[in-house]
Amino acid sequence: MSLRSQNKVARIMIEGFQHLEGYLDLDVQRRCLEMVHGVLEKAPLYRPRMPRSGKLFSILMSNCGDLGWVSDKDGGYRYQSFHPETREPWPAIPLAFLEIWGKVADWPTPPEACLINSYSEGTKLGSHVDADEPEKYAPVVSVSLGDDAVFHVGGSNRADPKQRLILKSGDVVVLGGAARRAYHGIDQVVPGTSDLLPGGGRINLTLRRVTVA
Ligand code: MD3
Ligand code: FE
Repeated sequence: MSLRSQNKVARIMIEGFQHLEGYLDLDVQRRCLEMVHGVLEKAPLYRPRMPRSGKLFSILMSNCGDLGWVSDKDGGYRYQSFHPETREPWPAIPLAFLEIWGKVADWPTPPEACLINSYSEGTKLGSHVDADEPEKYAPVVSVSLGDDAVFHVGGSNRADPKQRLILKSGDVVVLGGAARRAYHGIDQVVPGTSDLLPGGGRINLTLRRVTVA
């Protein structure tokens, strides 16, 4: 039984949190996925490591844009202009993604970074706050493609109560205001819930401003 059909999922009420359910139709989702594959040909997915411990993430990542978010044992979390393994500059952000930002972000400048998170069955993203961007006020825009994900969001302290919701393929989430500083993560990806990705799994794009304009 899904969280939604159990009716345990109330609408998330956090200032600045906007869940645009089914925002992208199937055609646009397919087009976005093609763009992702184009980016990944030039900037392959890699598995980042946690700062200090060097423990591997369970999800795979890549980026497009002037800056990309990376993490490794010694350098920690940061933005840089090139792929950590190929050392090549990140590919440009595809127009289709810039258009989504233009429609939903309500921000005067385009995103500088697009992080691509790739989830296979059994992977997750632990609770964290996105705090590596000098630009603290621009929203983050998230695009979900592929299998359903169980997403949680809490408050600005790790111990704050968490609310859960399902992110589906084609959903767009806009994180502005207080929501931008909230703890959040992906608990699990639900296998067999979407046909979009040939092998199953989920891809999430996050579009961000990094530098203060
Ligand atoms: C809430 N990604 O890349 S997207 C991340 O599905 C990240 O891959 C998740 O958390 C994913 O940092 C969640 C939705 C999202 C993105 C940024 C947020 C939710 C957020 C920033 C603040 C609060
Ligand atoms: Fe995050």
